[in-house]
Amino acid sequence: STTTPPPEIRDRSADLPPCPETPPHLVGAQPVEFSHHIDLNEVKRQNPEVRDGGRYMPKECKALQKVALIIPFRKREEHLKYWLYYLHPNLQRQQLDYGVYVIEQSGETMFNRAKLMNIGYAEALKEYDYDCFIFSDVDLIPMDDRNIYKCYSQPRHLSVSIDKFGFRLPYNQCFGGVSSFSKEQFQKINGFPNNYWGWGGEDDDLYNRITFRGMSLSRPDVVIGRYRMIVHERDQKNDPNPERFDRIGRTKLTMDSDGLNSLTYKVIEVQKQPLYTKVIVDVGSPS
Ligand code: UDH
Repeated sequence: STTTPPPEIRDRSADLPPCPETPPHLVGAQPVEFSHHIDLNEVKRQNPEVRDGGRYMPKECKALQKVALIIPFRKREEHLKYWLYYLHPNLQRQQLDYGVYVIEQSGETMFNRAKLMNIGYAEALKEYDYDCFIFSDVDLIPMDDRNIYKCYSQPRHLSVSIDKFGFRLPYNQCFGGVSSFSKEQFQKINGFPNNYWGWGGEDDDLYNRITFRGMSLSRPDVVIGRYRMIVHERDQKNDPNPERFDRIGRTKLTMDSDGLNSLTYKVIEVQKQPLYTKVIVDVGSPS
């Protein structure tokens, strides 16, 4: 089966004690800056236990969760380097059994962040029986490793305190940036909507889905939940979506038919890079 790990990994983790609830080697707040050049060969050398495709599992204990990290992507190579440089050490200290999936939208059609998230969920599950999914923009770097990239009893909004917004939530229902869902939670809301093309609204739709399914948000506090965002201009083909206000108003009517159960796409290529798995996809175009 494609969801069982290869034998050498299975054997290694089988008899280990479970990892502790609080990982013992966390460092807490740490400096994050984006001025130095990142060489991915160097990052690979600094993280020798990360295997091809960006896979890792602790060798001292059995991880409590199997976490797939999903990053929506197009033409942000520099940002991705910083993400890998900062996140791999964090995730290892957090003692997670994890894999990093960069989902790249091919072509020049309008960007569709939400659909890329759904595709990442589906593609990651083809490889391993992940039970937790972290959806992260490529330009958000946590400043504190106590902000653990795992799943909680409710869907979680992790990027609550971003420098760009003065380390505050821009609005109370805000759910953009970095979030986590258990497999069960994500299935309960039918995943992300597939029909938000261009910038904005899809995160609010997701918030609606959570509340309509009787769940609530969990969040870290504003100190542990600090992030730096890599400053950038608006990308090509990701203009604000003029339909977004209409669509957010109709989540209740659309969520059962638009999401994981209506997802269609074509995989163009899966690349096993040393620090991540890149899945290049054709997401189609607005219908
Ligand atoms: N993304 C890409 N490529 C694109 C567009 C988006 O990789 O061309 C991904 C990336 O992971 C990014 C995420 O989608 O972090 C969210 O897109 P975004 O960064 O455009 O959204 P954000 O709200 O920025 O961060 C809005 C534009 C800010 C313009 C500021 C001008 N001063």
